Amino acid sequence: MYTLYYYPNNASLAPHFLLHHMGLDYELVLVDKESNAQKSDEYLKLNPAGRIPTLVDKGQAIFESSAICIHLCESHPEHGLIPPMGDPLRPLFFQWLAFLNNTLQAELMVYYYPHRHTDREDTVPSVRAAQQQCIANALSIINDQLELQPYLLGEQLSACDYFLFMLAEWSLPIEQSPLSFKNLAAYLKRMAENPSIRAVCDIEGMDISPFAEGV
Ligand SMILES: N[C@@H](CCC(=O)N[C@@H](CS)C(=O)NCC(=O)O)C(=O)O
Repeated sequence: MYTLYYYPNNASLAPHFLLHHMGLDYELVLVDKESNAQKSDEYLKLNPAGRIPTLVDKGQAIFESSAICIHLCESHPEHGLIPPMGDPLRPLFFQWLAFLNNTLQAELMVYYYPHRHTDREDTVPSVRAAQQQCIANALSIINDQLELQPYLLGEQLSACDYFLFMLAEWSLPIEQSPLSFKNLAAYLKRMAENPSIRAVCDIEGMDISPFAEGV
């Protein structure tokens, strides 16, 4: 039994997709961000970074969404969400997951938490405005990757696709939204039909209709 500490449509979403896709036995524990529960003494014992998500597996807490995704994929390789050792696609899996987590997600974090990146209130709008372009640049690279293939790694769905769907949802308010990129919009429309995405978004109370209407 896994325990996922989550908040709807937060960085817990990608691990949640994987738990569902793999049909694993898991329980959800809501970390009430509204009351800053991610900074409570109790939660900080599990995740000293005070961020969401945390996964507990056999009593061991793991934080960082990408690390959780890799751990789940490697613990259950029969689901094929990570290419096996020796497969030439395996380094590309790490490349894209790192790009998503360390570049696109990092840029989105600055967009959503601009106050952490300036000590002057009047510059907050400038920080956010600058992020628009950084996020669009990352989306453009992903759009190019999807020009000739259905998934980020090629023909086969991987955990990277679930991670990308999460970040695409967060990117919807950006001026150059993911739906303004042709290949990405078509891809997201298909991904929005994925049964695990539909089920998990339903559980988390998320509206994914913008993806269906996208193209
Ligand atoms: N790099 C971390 C980032 C996690 C993160 O920043 N999560 C956000 C929610 S999406 C959070 O916990 N925010 C509350 C806060 O920073 O206090 C990961 O990918 O797990």
